[in-house]
Amino acid sequence: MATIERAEVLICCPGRNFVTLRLTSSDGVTGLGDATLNGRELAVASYLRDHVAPLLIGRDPDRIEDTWQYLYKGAYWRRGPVTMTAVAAVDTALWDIKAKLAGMPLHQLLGGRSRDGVMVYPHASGQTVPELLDDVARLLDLGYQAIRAQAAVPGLTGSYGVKKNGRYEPADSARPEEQAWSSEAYLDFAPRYLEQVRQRFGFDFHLLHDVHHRLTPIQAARFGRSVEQLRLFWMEDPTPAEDQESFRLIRQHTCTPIAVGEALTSIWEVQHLITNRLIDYVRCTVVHAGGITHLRRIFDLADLYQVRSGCHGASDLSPVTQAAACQLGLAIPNFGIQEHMGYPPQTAEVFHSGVQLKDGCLDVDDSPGLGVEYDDQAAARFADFEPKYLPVARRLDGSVHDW
Ligand code: KDG
Ligand code: MG
Repeated sequence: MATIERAEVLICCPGRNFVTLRLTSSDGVTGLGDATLNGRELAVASYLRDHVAPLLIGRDPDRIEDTWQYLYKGAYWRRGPVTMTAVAAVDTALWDIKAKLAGMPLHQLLGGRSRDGVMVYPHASGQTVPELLDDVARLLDLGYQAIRAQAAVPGLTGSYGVKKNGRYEPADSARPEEQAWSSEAYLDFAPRYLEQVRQRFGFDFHLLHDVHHRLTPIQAARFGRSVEQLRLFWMEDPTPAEDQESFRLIRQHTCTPIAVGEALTSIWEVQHLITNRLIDYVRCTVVHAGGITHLRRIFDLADLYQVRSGCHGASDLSPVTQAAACQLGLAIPNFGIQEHMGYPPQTAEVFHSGVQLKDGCLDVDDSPGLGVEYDDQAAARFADFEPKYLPVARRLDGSVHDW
């Protein structure tokens, strides 16, 4: 029997911070797992290094399900982003090893291809509406079939998802930037710029929008209703999802499809949403929802209720997650769409990935496993961790709002 011989937690900052777990088996096969939790990176690194790595040494790398149960149930303290990211990293690395040993890209082990590629959506954004419209035009020219559109609400510093100096990076300051937010101003403005996108570019592509947890359920219901004629592919995170039942109110008022899950970490946090048909897309992804093993379970539950996948794919999820999500998206029957934000150029120096983009879809090459290699020499050039935090939103009266 082979055993897990080495468990390394690798931290690098090629344009942004990434935490990676690398497992090596006694027969010399390595597997990678993403362990990046934006703004709380070192908590997961310590969880893995101090509490998980010592337990893995000597275990059978073949026993993926058993290792998942051992780490999840064995810790007693369940769920939550730190735990689930750590479990995900181990799980993903073990699937990488298993598929490499089988000599197959991972999707073959998951049942083989259900589709030729996974449709993605990139981000269009603008500090002004003309800037947003130019960005949409640019992405359509590049052949994307789906685009997310976000514009800065005039007079507010706290609009989610808008590029600054040509790039959008959610966590970009050494202390959380405090931003001003007004849901009323947003509700007045956002439907109008989304309408301008449809007026200028028509309906031959999928249009998405991320509300980023900013509205109350009744506000979200109003927003969804006000954009119905624009036929959005989805409105994402219309209200915070801790209270899963609150989505029923939104549902009762609008047929704009709803996507939720990027900040949710387990099947239990989406169970009510899925089984009560309160959402259309589940956005959990490999790194924060327990890896391939657990995400597959979530998608299988979702399939019973005609809920499709829509994996989170921001730049704070490393190319290891991108490849893993792509392998899973190729295989599952109920794939919906995959977010594709891209990375700073330096990231590709460290993560050599076989994921390719063609005609608005991602695909993998024939490399066995996930198809990603970690370049230690390149990583050494980007070795310094840079503390970076997501912003905090405050209402105009100074109180803290959901960011
Ligand atoms: O770390 C948080 C980001 O990943 C998140 O704000 C991005 O909402 C997001 C998205 O849809 O990509
Ligand atoms: Mg989002």
